[in-house]
Amino acid sequence: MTAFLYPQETMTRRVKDISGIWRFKLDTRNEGRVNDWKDGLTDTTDMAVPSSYNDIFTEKEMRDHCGDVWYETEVMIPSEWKDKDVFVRFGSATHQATVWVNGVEVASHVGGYMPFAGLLNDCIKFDQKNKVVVVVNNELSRTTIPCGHVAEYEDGVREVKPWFDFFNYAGIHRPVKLMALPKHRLSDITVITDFEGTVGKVDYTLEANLPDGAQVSVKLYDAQGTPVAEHTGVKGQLKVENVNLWKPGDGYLYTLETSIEVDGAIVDQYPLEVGIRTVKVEGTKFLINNEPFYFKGFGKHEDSDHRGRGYDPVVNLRDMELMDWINANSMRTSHYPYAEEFMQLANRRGLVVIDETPAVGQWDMMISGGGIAGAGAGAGGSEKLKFFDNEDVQTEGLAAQKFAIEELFKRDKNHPCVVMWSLSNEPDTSQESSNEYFRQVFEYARTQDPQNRPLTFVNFMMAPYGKCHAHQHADVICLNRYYGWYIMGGIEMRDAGKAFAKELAGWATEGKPIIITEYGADTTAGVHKLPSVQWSEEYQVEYLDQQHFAFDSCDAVVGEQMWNFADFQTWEGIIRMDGNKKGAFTRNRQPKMAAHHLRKRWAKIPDFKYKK
Ligand code: GCB
Repeated sequence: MTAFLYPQETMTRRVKDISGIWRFKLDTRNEGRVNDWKDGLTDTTDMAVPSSYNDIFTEKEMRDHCGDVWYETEVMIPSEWKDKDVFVRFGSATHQATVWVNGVEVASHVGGYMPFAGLLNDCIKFDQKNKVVVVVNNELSRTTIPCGHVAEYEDGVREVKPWFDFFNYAGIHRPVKLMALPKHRLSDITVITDFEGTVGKVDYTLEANLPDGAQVSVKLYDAQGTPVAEHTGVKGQLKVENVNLWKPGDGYLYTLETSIEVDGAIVDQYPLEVGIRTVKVEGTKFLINNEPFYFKGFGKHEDSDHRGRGYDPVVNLRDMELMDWINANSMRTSHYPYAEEFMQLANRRGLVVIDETPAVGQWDMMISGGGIAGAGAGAGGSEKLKFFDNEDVQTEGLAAQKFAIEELFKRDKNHPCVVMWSLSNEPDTSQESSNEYFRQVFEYARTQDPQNRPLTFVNFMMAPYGKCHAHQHADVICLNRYYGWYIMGGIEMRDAGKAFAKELAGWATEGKPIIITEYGADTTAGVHKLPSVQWSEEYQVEYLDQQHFAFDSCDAVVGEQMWNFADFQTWEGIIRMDGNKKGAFTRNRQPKMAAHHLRKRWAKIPDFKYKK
């Protein structure tokens, strides 16, 4: 659990960020592991940490590399930390990594979007430079999460083919930190919140390795720093009079401070931000604090120029500002868990989040590289498509997906912004065998969230109403639909709204809330055309009107998240022009006409007013 508790400095804990420019080397001949590069690299170049390594250099070799890359840096570890447990912690490394310190392996992790840490006690040289070497691998397969494959060409060149529509950025994507923690310490906190009238309740459970005679106490402070409740012991309930609830657009946060004391001396201390709110699905309503919520916002990506998927607080803050400007109240972390620092911002700003695992590409359709457009052909039950019939998918793939769920829920369970978990984006649920697969996925996920939040997966348009074999497991129906773009584009778009409304009427009979988690049209910023044509800004606006007509016709629709917040990078191909252009904003975060259009619509739909 060491990795999941976010690193914070307190009187008992020290944190040192070691991000910066590190040494870097591509392993083009795949020799690093056998030739002990773990002991030190030669002939290196510079690399920014955190960042994707792909878009910084000018050579295709760097951008399109398949396989291992190596990083190295040196860190000074002070002897003042001798009595502590010293860890190195990575916010994420995509998709797999192994870490050595002074030649000794300290951590290995599979999964590109989760933190992991290694204990350094046995290999540290105090008050000297310690060599940190990391190998990161970007390869994907049918049984990894996300899915993809490696193509090999006659000349020996290898290429990772993602089965998803975003660039397979790789590298050390999030900050790297040294942590010096007390030997007796808190290792996990779980909170469950509720309220009755004006009284808030926070049930807490702590995990800690306690020394003899230890006293554990927790104190809850309000946003002004005034203590409002306290309790002792590793488990208990705190009651808050005149509670300030965490609400969409108003992320009121309390701080739960845990202290472990021995003979009056504090041995560990850790603060956790807590938002008091409830989440529930009732019939076709999605309730936050018992009120029916309407989701307005986007599916996003962690994606920006030069950085790729690398963490950047400037981009995150700009995105939050734009989200406020456009009157959005929510987003989905499509198609993988976002940086912890992003989730903290969402907590603070009251941005409602559908938190998605990295399970994307669970279909055969992208294998040929035909892309989404090519994907349609033969979908909906063709014998060629059998992703979930593969035995290794049902075993290894399922295990990888469960692991991704376990880790995400552990990392994000306490965030008030998270109101629902999305377990997969667009798996091929037109296949019968997806039923049993998702029965197991959902059954497992239901054991993993202490707050029992609603669970969903995102349905794709090749498993429309009547053809989906897995929606029965979900609490909320989430639909990605492209009426007027991938189908009924151009002149036919005039009827797209009606066709969409017809499908929605079918889904509405399921008696569950429906969220449209994707709808969008590629649009080149600056291209204007009267009358409109596909790719023009005018077309994107007209397309939105068709979609909104459909949503407004269906009472079970409780949310709309347009695809995408901003233009983003993808694989190259004939249906992508330097990336996916469905953004309301450009990749450098300036508005298209559609952004102004959405802003006006969303100003008129309050967070809690249910459409009549
Ligand atoms: C989808 C996918 C998303 C793609 C989008 C598109 O259904 O979920 O990853 O980027 O379509 O633009 O085609």
